[in-house]
Amino acid sequence: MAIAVCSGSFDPVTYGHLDIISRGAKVFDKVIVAVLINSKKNSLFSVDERVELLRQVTAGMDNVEVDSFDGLLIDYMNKRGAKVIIRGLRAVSDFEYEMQVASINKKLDQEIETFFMMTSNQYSYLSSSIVKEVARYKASVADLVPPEVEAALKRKMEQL
Ligand code: COD
Repeated sequence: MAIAVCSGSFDPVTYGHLDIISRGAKVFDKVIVAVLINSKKNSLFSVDERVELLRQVTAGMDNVEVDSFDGLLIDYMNKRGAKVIIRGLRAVSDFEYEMQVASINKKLDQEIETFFMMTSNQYSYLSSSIVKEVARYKASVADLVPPEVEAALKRKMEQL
């Protein structure tokens, strides 16, 4: 069984993330969406909130599982029996960093392959940071994130 992992911060999940997750799920037998537990990064949503939102928006995708992990991605992958990392590429600016990360992962474990997917054109500008910025100023994010995420962002912004 070909198992792929799509790791990320997902703070919060956007239509750009969902695009690569759903397309990846058509290629691999199983896709594990893995949220990095990184206490150093200043996140708007807690890991549990991000996992819960991901579970809600991927509920219709039968071969997609949502989990969280700490430490090195390749260690987590070995525990889960996954050999492929799915990464999305938006623009040339993503390439340098992604190339670096793919190379270090390959150096750490020769068996791991990184699978890059070009973003769909309509999401090429989309990132979680952009979504948070737009939501912070109370503009509509309806075209950028699923309704569950839009509602969660609204609640979060009211608490700030
Ligand atoms: N279109 C297509 N793809 C997109 C879009 C979009 N609009 N938006 C995001 N994506 C893709 C990203 O390219 C990425 O592939 C994925 O979705 C997740 O994105 P983010 O922004 O939520 O998450 P990242 O890229 O900040 O998370 C990367 C991790 C921190 C998870 C990664 O570095 C990791 O796995 N770290 C674990 C530690 C480790 O193993 N380090 C060793 C290597 S340095």
